[in-house]
Amino acid sequence: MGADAGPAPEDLPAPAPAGVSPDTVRDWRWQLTPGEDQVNTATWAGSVPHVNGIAPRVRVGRGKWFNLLWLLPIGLVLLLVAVAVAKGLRGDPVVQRFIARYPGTLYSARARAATGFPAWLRWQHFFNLFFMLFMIRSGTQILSDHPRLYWTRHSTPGRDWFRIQKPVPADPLWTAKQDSISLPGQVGLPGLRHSIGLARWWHLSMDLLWLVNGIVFYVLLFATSQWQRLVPASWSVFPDALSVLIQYLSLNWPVENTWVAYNGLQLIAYFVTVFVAAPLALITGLGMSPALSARFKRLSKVLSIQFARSVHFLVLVYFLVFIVVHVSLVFATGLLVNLNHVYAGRTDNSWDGFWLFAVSMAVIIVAWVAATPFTIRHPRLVQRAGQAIVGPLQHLFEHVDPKPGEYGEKDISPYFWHNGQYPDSDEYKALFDGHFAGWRLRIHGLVEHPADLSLAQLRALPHHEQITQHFCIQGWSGVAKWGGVSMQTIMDLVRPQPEARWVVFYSLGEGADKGVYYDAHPIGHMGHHLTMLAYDMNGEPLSFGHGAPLRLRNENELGFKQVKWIKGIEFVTHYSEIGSGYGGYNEDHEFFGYRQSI
Ligand SMILES: Nc1nc2c(c(=O)[nH]1)N[C@H]1C(S)=C(S)[C@@H](COP(=O)(O)O)O[C@H]1N2
Ligand SMILES: [Mo]
Repeated sequence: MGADAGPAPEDLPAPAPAGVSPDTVRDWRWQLTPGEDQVNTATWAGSVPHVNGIAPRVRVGRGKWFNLLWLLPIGLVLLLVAVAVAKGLRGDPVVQRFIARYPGTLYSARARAATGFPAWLRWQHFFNLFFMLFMIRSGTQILSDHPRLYWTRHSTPGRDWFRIQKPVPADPLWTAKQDSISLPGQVGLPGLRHSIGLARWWHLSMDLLWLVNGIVFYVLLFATSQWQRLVPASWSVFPDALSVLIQYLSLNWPVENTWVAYNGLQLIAYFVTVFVAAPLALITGLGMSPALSARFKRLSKVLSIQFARSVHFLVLVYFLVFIVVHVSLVFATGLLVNLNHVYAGRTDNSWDGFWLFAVSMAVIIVAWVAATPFTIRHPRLVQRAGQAIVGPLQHLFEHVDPKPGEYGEKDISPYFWHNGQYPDSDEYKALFDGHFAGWRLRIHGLVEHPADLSLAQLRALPHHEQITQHFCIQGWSGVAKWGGVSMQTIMDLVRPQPEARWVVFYSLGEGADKGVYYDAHPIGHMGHHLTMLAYDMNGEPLSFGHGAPLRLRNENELGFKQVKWIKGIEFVTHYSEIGSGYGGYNEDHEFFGYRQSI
């Protein structure tokens, strides 16, 4: 299955002579509508109405959901209880002896070697914060596009463990797009419902900058003696941390000198943040890539995209908690000295650090407030900048795997989400009612043998089957068995000319903003053994919702590139000739990227 060698080209049936004039291709192009270069919030994404999410809920047991807002009063009560307990403990002689033995900070010779905060560290601390704030905003926006989390790759409604959206309605044609929610513009980036294309450029670009900053940080950390501050020197870090915790909670601060060494609690928190949480954010981020999952199939079976998404989210929660506690303690335990440390590189009570901090906050606030309006006014700039920053990397990932694995029958998802804009034209309805007897797949453009193929002719071609995983850009995934014709067979039939570099798939359906849905793929992907035209899904003819009569599968790319309800294929030199020239309908209208291997 999948790896069938395929027939020799000369064994293939002769293609039906093209029964349409070359004007067909021009007609297709005329049916495309140009995308706008600004976001009109009123008509955005097919005028999707604003839809609020709900308070975050976690599933307990089969069908009970716990509203996480309850954690606020519960947490407050627990904190008050903890303070009372800690205060009581401080009077206990055993605890007093413990605190005397473990005051909280170990001034090892190692840590002393790295006294102070060098300028590079202070700059990196600022950049880290700056990049992370935008990662958090755009990441939350991405989550809002599929506001549910699961542990397995089957995104089965009701099996989500976390959601900020109501339960999935019973409507069998409910789409993931309908399921998405809006965010306030100053929380999300850019806040609008289904603005994932733009949010992803922010997220991926900031990720990359954050990663570069982090790599420089790691290098400098270990090239200097600074790492000795961050890596605990002794197991006493645990009793020290406990001691500090009791001292903080009893509201009677420990004596400490952060200029020279961190206390036990700080050490553990910083160590985990730098050496566990940050790498985990990167790894789980990559774990959501279709190209990488197809490549590392065995690993991605266990650490599925949904598992990666869930852990990625938990890392976000960790960072949020860290930021809140960290900032609170910076304020509560000697603001001026603390700010002098990490902003001015000095350890006294002057106001220097405070003013530098104030300036840095002003920069952050201006950038924060401007980001959404800027994105709405200049979405093409965000798209082009994002493409320039992360595009080359996405290109690399497309080539990670010449031979990705497949799944077995038992891996097929019980529920496969629908997505996109359903076709509703009279033309489509007539074809559907006629069981697609009148439908033709028209293959034109830079090919030696343009062809019109009926469904019967397609079914007569060598059958190809594969069980693969679908990754929607919004976040849901599912495994299905696809049956149809390998694109290689089609290529052998029509023989692309040497100038043909891109392959454009046109749909019978329109996109959300009117105009025909289409998408372009590099010709290099067409010969991939898992690139196919599917007319069957899970052993049945493709249903209306999933793209009847024919859809594309290119397993190295995200879902929106898998054009459904295909009517034609055009081989071209470059996609810039088509539509608005960004490589597809969502690229033109919603500022997606044309390569989405990640
Ligand atoms: N013609 C057309 N094809 C389309 C879409 C669309 O809106 N129109 N949506 C895409 C998106 S975003 C996804 S995730 C997949 C969904 O396929 P499914 O409904 O079979 O799950 O189809 C893709 N193909
Ligand atoms: Mo999608």
